[in-house]
Amino acid sequence: MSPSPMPGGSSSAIHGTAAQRSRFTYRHLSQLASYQTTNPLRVIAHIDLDAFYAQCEMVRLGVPEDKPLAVQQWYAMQGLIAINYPAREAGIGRHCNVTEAKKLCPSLIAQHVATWREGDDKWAYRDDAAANIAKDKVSLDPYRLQSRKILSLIKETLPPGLQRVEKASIDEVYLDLSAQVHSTLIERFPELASPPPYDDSTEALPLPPTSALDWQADALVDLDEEGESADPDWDDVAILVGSEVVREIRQRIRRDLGYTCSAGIANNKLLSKLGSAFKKPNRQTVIRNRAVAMFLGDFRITKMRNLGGKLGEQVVSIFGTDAVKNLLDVPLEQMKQKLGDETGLWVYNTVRGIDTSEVNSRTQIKSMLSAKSFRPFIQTSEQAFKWLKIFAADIYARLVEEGVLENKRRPRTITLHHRHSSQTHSRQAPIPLGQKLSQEILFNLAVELLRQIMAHGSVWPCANLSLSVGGFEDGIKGNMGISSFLVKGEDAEALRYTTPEPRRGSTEPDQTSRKRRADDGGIKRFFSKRSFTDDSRAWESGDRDRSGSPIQVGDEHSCCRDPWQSVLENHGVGLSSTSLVCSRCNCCFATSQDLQSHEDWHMAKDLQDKERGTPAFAERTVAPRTLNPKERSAGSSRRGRGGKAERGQSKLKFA
Ligand code: DCP
Ligand code: MG
Repeated sequence: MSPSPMPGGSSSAIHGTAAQRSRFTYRHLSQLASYQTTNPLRVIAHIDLDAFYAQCEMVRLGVPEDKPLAVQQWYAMQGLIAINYPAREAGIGRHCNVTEAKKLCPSLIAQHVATWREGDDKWAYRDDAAANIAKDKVSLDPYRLQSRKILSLIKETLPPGLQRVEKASIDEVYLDLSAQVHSTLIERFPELASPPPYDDSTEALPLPPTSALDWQADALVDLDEEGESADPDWDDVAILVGSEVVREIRQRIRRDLGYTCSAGIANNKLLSKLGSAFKKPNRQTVIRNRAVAMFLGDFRITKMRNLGGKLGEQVVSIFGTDAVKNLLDVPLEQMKQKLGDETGLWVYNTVRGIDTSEVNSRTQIKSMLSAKSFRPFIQTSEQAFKWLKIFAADIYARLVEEGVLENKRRPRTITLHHRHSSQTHSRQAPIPLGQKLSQEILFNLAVELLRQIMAHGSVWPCANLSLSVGGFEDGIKGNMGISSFLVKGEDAEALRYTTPEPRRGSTEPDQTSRKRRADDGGIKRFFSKRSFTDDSRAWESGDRDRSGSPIQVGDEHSCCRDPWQSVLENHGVGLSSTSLVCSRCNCCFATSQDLQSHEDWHMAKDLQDKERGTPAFAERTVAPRTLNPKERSAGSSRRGRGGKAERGQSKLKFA
C-alpha cells in the first residue's frame, strides 16, 4: 500500500498494516534528490532572524544581549519597528511610541534608523533624525547589508551542488534541504543505495534500523496518540537530518556574525514558516508529518501564510469561524462552491497543512524602490527634485551592490509614481543601454519622468513620490554597439501602447514655452527634443512654484554633469569646471571615452527618432498597491518536548 503523499494524511493505518516495512518507497527516496514537491519525504526549513533590525543595531553598537533595545522610526507616526526580546519582556511592542516604551522600561535603548538627508550623499545615523521626518528619509541599507552577509553565510554552509535557498524577505529564507538530506541518508544508510527488489521503485523501503531519534534541543511538536506509539519512519529520519543542517547554519550565523535566529523544519513551506515562529527566540521547531494535524488544530486561519489579509477575512465571514479545527469539517465541494474552484482547493489544502509550492532559489532582486510619503505634502518641483536626488542615490548605491558596475546585472526600466489628492500617476521609461549607469543618469531620468507627470495636469500638493527600477537583466556588456541604444521589442511595444495622447491644443506652444525651448540648454536635450511629443506641455501646464514662476524642470541640467548642480545653482551655488564638452548639448565629461560614448548615444537616438518618431517615455495610471501585512504565526501554547527522546525510543546510531 502506498502512503499518502501529503503530510497529515491517513498514515496511521499504513503503519498498522505494514509494521515491518516503511510507508515510503524507493521512488519517494529518489524523488528527494530531484526536489519533487509532492514527496512526503521532502524537507523544507524556514529560518527567521529574531528581532532582526534590533539585533543589527545591537551587533553594530556592541550592546550586550540581555539589554533591552528597540529600533525607532520617527517619533509618533511609526514609533518602534523592531523590539528585542529583553524589551519585549517588559511589555514593549510595535504599538508603543518611545515615550510609552521608556515608561515601561526606563533602561531601554531606543536607536533611530539611519536616514538619508537632503544634500548628503550617503545615509547616516543621526541624533536628530526622529525630529526630521519632513527632511529625512529612512535608509534600510545597514539591515540589507547584514541580510546579505547572513544569506552568503547560509549558502557557504550548504554543499554547493545540493542547495536551494529562497530569500523570502530581509530576515527570512526558505531552504529546500531534500537533495542534501538524500545524499546524507545514502551515506549513513548504505543499504538505501541498493536497487529496489525486483527493480520496482514502488517497493517499500526497509524500516530505519532504529526506534529512537535524538532531537537534541529542538522543539518537537507533539504527536497524537497513535503517532506516539509508532516507531519512526524515513520521513522522521529525513527531517532529523534536515534539523541537523539547520542547527549548524544557526550556530554559524551566531558564531560568525553574532545573530540569533529561529527555524521551522517540516515537509513544506507553509508548515516550516509556522514552525519558525512557534518558539522564538533562538529555537528550532520540528513538525513531523504525523504531528501536522495536532500542530495545526490550534491555529487560527488568519495566522497562516497568505491568509492574513482579505482572503482570510472572507473565509472567516463565509464559514463563521477562524479556527482551523472547525474548517476541517468543511467539505471540499463546499469550499469550492463558496470560494471558487482554485481558491477553495487551496484553502482546503492549507488547513490540512498541504502545500506543494517550490522553494525558488532565484533570490535575485527583481526591482528596487525608493519612496517617501510627505507630511506635510510637498508643494514645489524644487522640493520634489531634492527627493529625486536622494532616491537616485539610494537606488544607485543598491545597484552598485547588485553588481551594476561590473555589468553583472542591470535594470532596464525606471518608473516614477506620484501621488496627488487621491490619484497616483506613474511614468515609466527604458533605461538607455550603452552608457555606464550612474546616479546622475537615474536622477535625470527621474526628473524627466516627473516633468512628464507635471505636464499632464495638476500635481501639487504631492503626498507621495516613489522611484523604482526593474526589469533586471544579467550580464549586459557595456559596449553593445548602436543597436543597444535603441528601444526595441517589448520596450518599444510598451511605449507604443502607453504613450499619452497629446492634449488638445498642446501642439502649438505658447510664447512662454517657445521662449523656453529657444534658450533651454537643459535636460530635454539629453533625451533629444524630437523624442518627446509633449515637450511644450511642461511649460503649458500652468504649474507654478511658490514664487509664482513657471516650474523650470530640467533647466541647466545635462546628462552627465551632476544633475543636482542645477538645483544648487538655483540656490546660488556655482558649477565645477570640466574640459570635455559635447558640441550638441554642452554636457561635460570627465574622460574622452565618456564623451565618445555620449556622442554615440546622440547618433543612435537620432536614428531611433527618425525610425519611429515616438517618445521615449510611457505613462500609466495605477491604483495604490495594497500590501499584504507580514503574517505572524503566533503559534499555540502547546509545548514541544525539548531534548527528550520519544517514548520507547533510544538514540539512533548512524552508520
Ligand atoms: N519590520 C518593520 N515593520 C513591521 C514589521 C517588520 O519595519 N511592521 C522590520 C523590522 C523587523 C524586520 O522587518 O526587525 C523583520 O520582521 P519580523 O516580522 O521578522 O520581526 P522581527 O525580526 O523584528 O521579530 P521576530 O523575532 O518576531 O521575527
Ligand atoms: Mg524576524
